[in-house]
Amino acid sequence: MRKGWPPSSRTGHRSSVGSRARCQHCFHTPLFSSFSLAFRSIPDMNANLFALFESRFPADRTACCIETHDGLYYSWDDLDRATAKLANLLASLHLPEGARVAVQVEKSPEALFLYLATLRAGYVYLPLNTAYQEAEIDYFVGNAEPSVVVCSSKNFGWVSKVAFRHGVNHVFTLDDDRSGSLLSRAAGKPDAFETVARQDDDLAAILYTSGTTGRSKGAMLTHRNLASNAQTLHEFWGWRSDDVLLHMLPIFHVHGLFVASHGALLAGAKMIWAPRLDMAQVLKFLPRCTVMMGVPTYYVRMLQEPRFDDDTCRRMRLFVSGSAPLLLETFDAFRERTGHTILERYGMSETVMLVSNPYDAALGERIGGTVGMPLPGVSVRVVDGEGQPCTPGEIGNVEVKGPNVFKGYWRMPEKTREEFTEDGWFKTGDVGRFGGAIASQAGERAVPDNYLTIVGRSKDLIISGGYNVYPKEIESFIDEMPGVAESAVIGVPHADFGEAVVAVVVRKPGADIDEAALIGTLKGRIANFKVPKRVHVVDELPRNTMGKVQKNVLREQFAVL
Ligand code: MLC
Ligand code: AMP
Repeated sequence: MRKGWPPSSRTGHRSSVGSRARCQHCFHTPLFSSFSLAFRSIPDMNANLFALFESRFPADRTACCIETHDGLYYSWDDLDRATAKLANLLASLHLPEGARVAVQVEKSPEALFLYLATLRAGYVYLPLNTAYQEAEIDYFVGNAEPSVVVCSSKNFGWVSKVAFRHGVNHVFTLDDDRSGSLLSRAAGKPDAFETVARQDDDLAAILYTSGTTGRSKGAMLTHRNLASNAQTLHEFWGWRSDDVLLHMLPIFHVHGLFVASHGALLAGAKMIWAPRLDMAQVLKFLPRCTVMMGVPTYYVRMLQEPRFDDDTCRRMRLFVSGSAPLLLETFDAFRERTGHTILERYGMSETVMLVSNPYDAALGERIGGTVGMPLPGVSVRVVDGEGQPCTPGEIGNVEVKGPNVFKGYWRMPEKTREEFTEDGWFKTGDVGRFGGAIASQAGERAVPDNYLTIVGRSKDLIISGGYNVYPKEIESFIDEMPGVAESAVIGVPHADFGEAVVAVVVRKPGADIDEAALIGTLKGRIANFKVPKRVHVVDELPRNTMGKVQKNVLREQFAVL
């Protein structure tokens, strides 16, 4: 078996949640008895999330922690030593307190170690989608002012220019074949490191989420946010040390970086690590796995593979879906094909996970079309336009509170204030209801009052293949193009991605707009998943009496791609 970097070795319950309860205005699931003990802040205990992971490493550190799709094995010792070397490298740079480490690299175990080393050294991790191009990276680096930027060698030319322009002193490269200046520099560093002490409220990561105004906002997540959520999910989803997670998600968003990786790390469980969703690898590795997580597109594609069946899933105990709505037809077809009921959950970059269908059947069934019940310790309420609580079955705005809710938007106090109510609830921008009924082919079924269903969004947001696209951002790029008078960007149903981005463009008098040329120009400027799949040219946009563009009319008119 080949060695990883810098490997020293090769290796070849159910939860105890109480009954549901309802407070006056919101639903919450009571804390686990064990969780509440573990979670209460213990004075003098290092609140650094890495310290929590360290405390859960398996006794046998030669056991396999990560097996890669191409046959590398990394033990827990390897993880410890690699993160120590990288943390020593970061420490040797004498970065200021709270320094940000911005990272745009392909997925690899080393990229995960860099995240963990950043935590370990007490700094703040800032992951960036690999699809982002120069204009996008320029904004993030300018806004976050990181002290360190790590990028792929192929992008070093332009990323380093952007970084140096913004005064970043340290730019390293890291590639997915264990090469790059980051690892060369870290290789000579000691392989032991005492995890830096952090407080609960210290920042661990900043995750940029696009904004309805077109400007991305950095959601500041603390060690407490991440640790509390990881511990809650550990209990709620019944993680076990003998679990094997098939990890195929990207590691620059909440789903792949936190929900999936933290789950395995906290359980001391092994991960089988693949760079992306690939059906050949699902067929090869899933039979050895017990847990898998994906956005709905993953399940749609698995069902399209005729060789994927119950035998492929023979060791599986849990399939989790999230980041976008899972269609009831996918939920039903998956159960029919495999005998497994996908567990759908709901979360956000600002809050990590909020609501989940139960793992433990004693708590209830997993109901397709719903996202389940608030996680223990998380409070969720649905309110009307005046902020008054909705009754079960009534649709309203979803608001949340809990130890998982972020600290605010990076250097945007105004925006932060706007997104919280006066009594401290975070406004998710999602629209939903507790209880009510779900319509399926088999007819209507009643939903228990503590189950949440997301029915839409009050924010103008498209979720395509699990990635968020804010129309405003795309419109501002299109509006700058020659010949364009104005534009409206909408999401339309898409069999693979759930929603697809479509642009409706009004041309200036006498101008000619070519769909392919417009798409081609956008491809050179913004992340590929944000680029409209179609561009429709119209004479004018439909508006209501207030002059607001009626996107619902456009969504109907251009529903078919
Ligand atoms: C790729 N493409 C997409 C796309 N991904 N288009 C729209 N939406 C997407 N999500 C386009 C590319 O631009 C390219 O177009 C073509 O599809 C093929 O690209 P690819 O890279 O080969 O695609 P593929 O590998 O098939 O990726 C699709 C995918 C991927 C669904 C597997 O997008 C993915 O892994 N999504 C997961 C996103 C995720 O992790 N979300 C979690 C966010 S956290 P062209 O024209 O260039 O050929 C969050 C909070 C929470 O939301 O609750 O979890
Ligand atoms: P992000 O900003 O990338 O973290 O995306 C968060 C958004 O994804 C939420 O506000 C929801 O709109 C959406 N989302 C996440 N999980 C689900 C789900 N299971 N069903 C519907 N929408 C979801």
